[in-house]
Amino acid sequence: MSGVGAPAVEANLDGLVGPTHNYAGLSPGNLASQTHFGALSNPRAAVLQGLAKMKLLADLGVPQFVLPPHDRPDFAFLRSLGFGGSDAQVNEAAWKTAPLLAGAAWSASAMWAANAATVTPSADSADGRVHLSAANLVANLHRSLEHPQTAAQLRTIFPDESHFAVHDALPSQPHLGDEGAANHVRLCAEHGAPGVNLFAYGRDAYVPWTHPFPARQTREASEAVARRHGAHRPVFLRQNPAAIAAGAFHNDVVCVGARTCLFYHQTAFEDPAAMRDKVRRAADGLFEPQFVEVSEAELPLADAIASYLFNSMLIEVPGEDRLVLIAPMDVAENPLAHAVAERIAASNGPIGRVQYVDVRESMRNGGGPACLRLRVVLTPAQLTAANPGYRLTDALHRRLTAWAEHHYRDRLTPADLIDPAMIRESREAMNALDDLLSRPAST
Ligand code: SUG
Repeated sequence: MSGVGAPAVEANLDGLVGPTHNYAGLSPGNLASQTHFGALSNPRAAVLQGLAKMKLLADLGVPQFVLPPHDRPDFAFLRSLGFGGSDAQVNEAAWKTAPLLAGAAWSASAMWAANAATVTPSADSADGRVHLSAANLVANLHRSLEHPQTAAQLRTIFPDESHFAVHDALPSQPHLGDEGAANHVRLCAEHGAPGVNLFAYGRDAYVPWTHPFPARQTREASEAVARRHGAHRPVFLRQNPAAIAAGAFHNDVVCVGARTCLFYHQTAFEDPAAMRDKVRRAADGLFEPQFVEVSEAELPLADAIASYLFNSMLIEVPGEDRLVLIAPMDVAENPLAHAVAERIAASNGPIGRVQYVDVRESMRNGGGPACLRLRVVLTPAQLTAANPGYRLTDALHRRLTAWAEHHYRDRLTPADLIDPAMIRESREAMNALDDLLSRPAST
């Protein structure tokens, strides 16, 4: 266990993009997923883009871990739906009779690690351990398959129960829909100091939701996660239904925060003035929150969502006195979003500079730089206790790059997934990855 206020760092766990990355149109309310349905994906480019982002962060001095892809297709899921015979027969029958179910079984959606879990650092938890709750992701069938493997992986990466408590997902029921850290922001004076935990939710479980796009997170789920973690200073905030209706299916599409800074679009929260007031009150005596709000007049919500400006990573870089915004390339290509990014970096505010990364393959499914990572604040002792085999070193980066170049296709459509060769390729890639991760990364 760690003492409150011990020096701590914010590590990132990034989802390694799986070999079956494709555009299956599985997420209603996620405009990019819907727009790119059936498009040609490039799994090899996708995984290399993700690895390049991880390497960038590691090179900036931020501890970086890798969260492996899940086994796909999920044959246990398909067999439970009554498809039988050999694996090839199961797969073919599923594609022929129920392509949306087949698409769910093949999805590489575990890459979006921000949805893997919600994390409460030891400085904020009741028992002084790091708490991680796998997210049930019940709002989407393909994503609801993830949490058992996710919880198992988190236990492998954070094995020591004197430091870490990994919780299974909340019961998989719509009343308790939980999307993980994509709807959670922690503000603090410094990572190891006590923080304020913002939990954003879309709807109340017992109030009928009549809007066309789903509100994935319930207030009841957010409260349950905060309760089971013993999270100090929780602040529950409702997402603006208008933002969800415009395509902000997670709060992290319109808001990101780090240290004392909350960077968000004017329309992100139902009541922004009440939000600021609640956060100030929760932070009272700890730190002065800095609100960087972008107005609808300066950046219309549609541009915020198309560019994913707020789905940037906001990080503290060792040796730099202001925060760095790691933004998707798409921001640089959207004149309005780009102007906001430049203005903010040029101001005297908490964000000192912007750096762009190319994660286009993920972006086409609605996953920006922030979606691809799960933040875990760790004290030095906790960092030492984390499984070193999953830490991205130069050697592991090199080996994963060679592995991806060998095993991944550079062209894939959902229609290709009926091919039994894909079953074999996916399995071979995963077996080779298991081998690679079980050997020391220094070799
Ligand atoms: O849950 N897309 C993911 C994107 C998740 C983004 N994560 C965060 N905002 N933190 C989702 O909607 C699309 C899959 C497809 O259509 O093939 C998808 O699952």
